[in-house]
Amino acid sequence: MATYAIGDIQGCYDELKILLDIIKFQSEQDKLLICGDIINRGPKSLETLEFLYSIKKNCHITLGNHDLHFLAVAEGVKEISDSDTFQALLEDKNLDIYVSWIRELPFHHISNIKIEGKMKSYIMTHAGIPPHWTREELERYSLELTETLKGPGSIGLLENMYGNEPNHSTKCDSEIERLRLNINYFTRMRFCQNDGTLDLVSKGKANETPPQMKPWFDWNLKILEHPFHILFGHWAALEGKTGKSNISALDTGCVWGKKLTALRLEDNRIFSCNKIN
Ligand SMILES: [Mn+2]
Repeated sequence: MATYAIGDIQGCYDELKILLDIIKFQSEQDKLLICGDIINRGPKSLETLEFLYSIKKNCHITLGNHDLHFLAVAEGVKEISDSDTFQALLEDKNLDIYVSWIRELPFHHISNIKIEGKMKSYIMTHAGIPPHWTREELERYSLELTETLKGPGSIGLLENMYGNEPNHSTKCDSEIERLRLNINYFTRMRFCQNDGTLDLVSKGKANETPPQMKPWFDWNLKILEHPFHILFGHWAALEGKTGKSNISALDTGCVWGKKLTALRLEDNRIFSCNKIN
């Protein structure tokens, strides 16, 4: 039995299947932690979702910005854009099943895994964890977003989640702005300040840092008061590198012509499949 953390799939179904062959994935015993952006931009969002749904008992998936955008389009609150590639999914007979499933996926996941006789704790989100969040805050904000997405406030949240502002909790004028900020922390963050002030405009490499900002993982993270190993995706330009042994960047840009990566947690071994389609 092994546990693999997999980066942004983004509809790269063929590469996902090859990667699972490479790791000799066995649905009877292995577990997958998938950091989100499972669909969109790539060629086979429908096939990817069909497959992941079929093995959902083996998967822990956290929501990414593309998954949330798909929900917004499926719910009719946002127009599909030219760069979106999930039209076949929107026309599929099982659309309602997939929408219900994605809507209930969490914003964070914690796994405790026994490695060489010792328990090790992993925490995964799509984009990362802002430096000022404690574990208690992260869990509260994550649950709050999930409950909102599942409840009567769902449409309002999907309508209002777009935008780069407010960039800090002290600038939120309403409840919905606070929820938007937290969605941005969980699913879009790259650069921020030590107090969590976000810069969502820059998308560059970690060494092309905007003034006063750092990659979120380069600050002292309150969440690491607990001995977590952090897993995240979203930031393909990092090419899998954070420079920290306890913070693993899983998005290695498959959809952009690079590769899809799986990290085996038991021995930190990296497996990958180059882009083929
Ligand atoms: Mn993303």
